Amino acid sequence: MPDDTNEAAGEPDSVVDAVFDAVAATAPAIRDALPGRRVESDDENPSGETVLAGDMYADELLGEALTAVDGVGAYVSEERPDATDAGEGYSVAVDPLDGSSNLRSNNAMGTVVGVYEGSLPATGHDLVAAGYTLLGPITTMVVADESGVREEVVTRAASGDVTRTVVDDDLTLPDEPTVYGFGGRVPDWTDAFREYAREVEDELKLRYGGSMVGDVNQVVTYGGVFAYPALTDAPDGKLRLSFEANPIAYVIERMGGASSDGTGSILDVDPDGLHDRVPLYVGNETLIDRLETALDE
Ligand code: AHM
Ligand code: MG
Repeated sequence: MPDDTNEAAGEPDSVVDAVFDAVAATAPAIRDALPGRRVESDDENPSGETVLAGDMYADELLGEALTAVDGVGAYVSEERPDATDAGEGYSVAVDPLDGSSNLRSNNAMGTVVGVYEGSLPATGHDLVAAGYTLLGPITTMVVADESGVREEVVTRAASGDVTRTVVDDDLTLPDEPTVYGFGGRVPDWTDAFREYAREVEDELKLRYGGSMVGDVNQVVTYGGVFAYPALTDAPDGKLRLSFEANPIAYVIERMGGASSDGTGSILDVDPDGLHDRVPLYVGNETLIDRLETALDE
């Protein structure tokens, strides 16, 4: 634990705040860079996926900004095979540009952030805070820590100064679920998940845009369920535990919702490697309970 945190005194953690300051400060610069970076790079990420120039640029900017924060000991990115050492302190895991395939079609995307105590890989119980930015029509940032979940609007003045304005200081999941979004191709879903999905389709409205941050933010706003499920040819699904699933599970659980890998909370999953994948189901508790029952039958 870095010395300059105030967590022991029950005060907001100053390192966590500095981390989200850095993430917020980077968001307008990432947005600026997108128009010229819709093309594929020649690289693959450690998960074997083709990387867009936008992914690489976002990773560079976030890497620079976060390793410069006092109290951050490691920068760990979906786009880098190993952690980048930054001294003593928290490990900050990021998916620099989640939903980057939405860049060509000009739809929502953002950055996912998990602040872990100690080194990675670790379980989600080592998270001290997590959140995401959403580059939609406006730039927002959702930040969760021990004290709760907040939504902020991120703006940049002509001077270049970036401001975080809290617009909701106590985000909780709406009691009445309204929307659902499920990833992967229907023919690749398991029979048990397909059956669950048919029930959910009768009850809720489909909202799926192909970026986890955008689709999860629909659930955060309206209540419901988001999943990137286990697929018949990919039993661990697509999303990565350290960079995507854990931070999102942490946010949803802090809002009073639930997360699952199909059998229990995402935060309980013990990874072998930094880039492990996991099926992700998050949303209102009743819907996640029903999902676990459906997958167990
Ligand atoms: P990315 O981080 O490379 O963009 O991949 C993750 C994205 C998620 O945002 C989204 O939920 C999922 O992949 C969509 O996958 P697909 O394109 O297979 O539907
Ligand atoms: Mg992603």
